[in-house]
Amino acid sequence: MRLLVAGGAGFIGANFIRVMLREHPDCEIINLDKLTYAGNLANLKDVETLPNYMFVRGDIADQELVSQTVKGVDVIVNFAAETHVDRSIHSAGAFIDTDVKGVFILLEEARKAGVQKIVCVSTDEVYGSIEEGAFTEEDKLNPRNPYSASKAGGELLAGAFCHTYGIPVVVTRGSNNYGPYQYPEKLIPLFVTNAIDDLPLPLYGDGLNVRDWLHVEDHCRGIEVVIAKGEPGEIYNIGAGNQHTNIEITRTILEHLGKTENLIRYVKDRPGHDRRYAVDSSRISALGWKPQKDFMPGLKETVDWYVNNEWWWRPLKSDEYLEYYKKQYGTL
Ligand code: NAD
Ligand code: TDX
Repeated sequence: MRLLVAGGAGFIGANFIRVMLREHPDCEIINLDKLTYAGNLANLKDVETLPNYMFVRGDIADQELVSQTVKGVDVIVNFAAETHVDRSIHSAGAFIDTDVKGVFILLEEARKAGVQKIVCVSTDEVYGSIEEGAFTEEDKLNPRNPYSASKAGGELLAGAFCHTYGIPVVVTRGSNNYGPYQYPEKLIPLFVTNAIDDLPLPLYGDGLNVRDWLHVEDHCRGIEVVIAKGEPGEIYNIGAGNQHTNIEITRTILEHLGKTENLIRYVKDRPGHDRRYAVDSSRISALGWKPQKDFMPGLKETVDWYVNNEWWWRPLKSDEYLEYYKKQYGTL
């Protein structure tokens, strides 16, 4: 199988490439990534010299490049996206360029090239917030921030291309991922790396927002199952049913690192902050997928990974960023 992984230098994409090369040593992988601030070839250091792995630097919205790159490809998995909600609230333009227009270009070129399957990696955030219970794939979309709206735009285009042109697109809606190589702007790696350095942990609002946590390798295995068995035109939620408040996550991190709760700073809430996410994963379970990582041991193992891999995250926390950070949240 010749696989084009778009956005493979990011958190989930890099973990996915590693899982695929391990489980399918005969597959050929092309990683097409623009290397934005979130793309990092250090995420793939251990596989970069393998003969069946190739890196192409470029933008999924660059039609000419995508048209060249998809030639001879059997399957496309698209991870390429702008992904941080806070950045989208500050400035949404890049989200529309990549998460909507970029997805359109990929679909268009995949259609021309006759690619056999296109997996469009989306997110549970497209449903918006749910007070209780869990969203199924039949629930209506209600994205409530520029990030989730741009992801919804991309996946609606994917569904429309499947319906109109009959191209074999499958959409996945994963819940919040955690694990190694996550850019330290997202809750877990930010709080772990801050706590290591005794910097404040800015908890938004009352700290009681709930996310449905999924280990990144379980997400990757879900996508692997969807490549093999996912029905074209279908949507699959991928979540492990680990719903926890942000304060619970924060306390677990601090306790595991042997730090005190004095590091917690309750700060102004994120505008439009979704209260709770939860997805029902029965449909992908029926294909034979089930999560393998238990959450609390998985979280502690993840904290240990950041403790043991400062070489990876320290260069991402620049002096300029730390200065800005201290101005914003103070020091202890
Ligand atoms: P990330 O921000 O860590 O990585 C995104 C990658 O995409 C980076 O390598 C970046 O360089 C690349 N990229 C961005 N714009 C590009 C463009 N125009 N062309 C080519 N490459 C580009 O993101 P992530 O957390 O790994 O998320 C991957 C995908 O999974 C995204 O589509 C995201 O919406 C989705 N998702 C993420 C989560 C999560 O919890 N992180 C949960 C569900 C779904
Ligand atoms: O400093 C922080 N303080 C804080 O309280 C940050 C960065 C986050 N939070 C809260 C906001 C959320 O309730 O923690 C929760 C998780 O926040 P993020 O890590 O920013 O993730 P979220 O907004 O839930 O979105 C994530 O999950 C779905 C990913 O970033 C998306 O790419 C994915 O689609």
